[in-house]
Amino acid sequence: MSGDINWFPGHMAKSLRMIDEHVAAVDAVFYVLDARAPASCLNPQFDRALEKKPVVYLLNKADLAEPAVTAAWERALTGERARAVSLNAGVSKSAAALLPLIRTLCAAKLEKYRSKGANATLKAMVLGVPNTGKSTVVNNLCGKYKTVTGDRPGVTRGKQWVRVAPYLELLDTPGTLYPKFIDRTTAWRLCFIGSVKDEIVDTGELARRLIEELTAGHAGRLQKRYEADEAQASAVVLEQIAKARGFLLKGGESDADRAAAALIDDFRKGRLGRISLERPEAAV
Ligand SMILES: Nc1nc2c(ncn2[C@@H]2O[C@H](COP(=O)(O)OP(=O)(O)OP(=O)(O)O)[C@@H](O)[C@H]2O)c(=O)[nH]1
Ligand SMILES: [Mg+2]
Repeated sequence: MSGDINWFPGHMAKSLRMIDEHVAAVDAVFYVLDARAPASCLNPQFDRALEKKPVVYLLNKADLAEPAVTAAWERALTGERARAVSLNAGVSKSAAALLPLIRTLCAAKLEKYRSKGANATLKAMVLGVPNTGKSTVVNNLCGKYKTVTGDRPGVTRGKQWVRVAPYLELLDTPGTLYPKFIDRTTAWRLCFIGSVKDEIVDTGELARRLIEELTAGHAGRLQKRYEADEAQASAVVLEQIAKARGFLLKGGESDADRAAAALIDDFRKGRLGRISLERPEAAV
């Protein structure tokens, strides 16, 4: 990824300002992380705002990650004011367990509100990098399609309050990336999981980086699906993927671009098996 990519467009700066304005006033935060790369989804931008806030980390898309690694993340992210749960928000009612959790975490606040009046309502903000499933979580909790969702980043463009329980209102927010420079590994992983617009990234380079990451950390996956020789350079593996899938150009050459897009899609949809790109030890 070249350094001059504008991956932090103006609307994201606006969204960050909106989040900053609201975060102090909410009782808790649901921080939605992609279970395949939780560390990369933790935006340092929010660290200070969340210091004193009850936080529930949602390791979402857990159906695509390795269960033992996700369980390790649950333990690593749990703290005095923080809880962490794995989730597949795509499954109806799977988020129901979050309600007792937030009640326990905010019990004192809820009691304080109750003592003041009948309509005691907790307010929580749903945060996260783009495409982690924030709006899907909100819909899952209220059991209705109140928010728009989609399999690309940047679907939610403004804030939206949704009452998901008689005592709980959630603020769905647009996904935001980091305004400042981050290391390349993090940036690529955010691209792999679909948090960065594909239009601003070179698909071939993205695929080659993914091949490098998978052959180093998840040996056998590319061999299994495409019969690729993982000892080869990533560009060669990409050609092998093209041949395995029958992606050939008119002259008989392999169509590496098509293979790149197919590989990325296979990874994102879990067709290479469950893959956790990050383990908690690496996060600290
Ligand atoms: N496999 C899987 N897919 C999920 C899960 N949760 C959400 N998705 C899918 O992920 C995509 C993104 O979901 P959204 O809810 O729109 O994500 P978002 O975080 O609100 O995205 P932005 O508003 O763009 O920041 C959609 O295609 C969802 O169907 C999950 O637990 N597992
Ligand atoms: Mg959304």
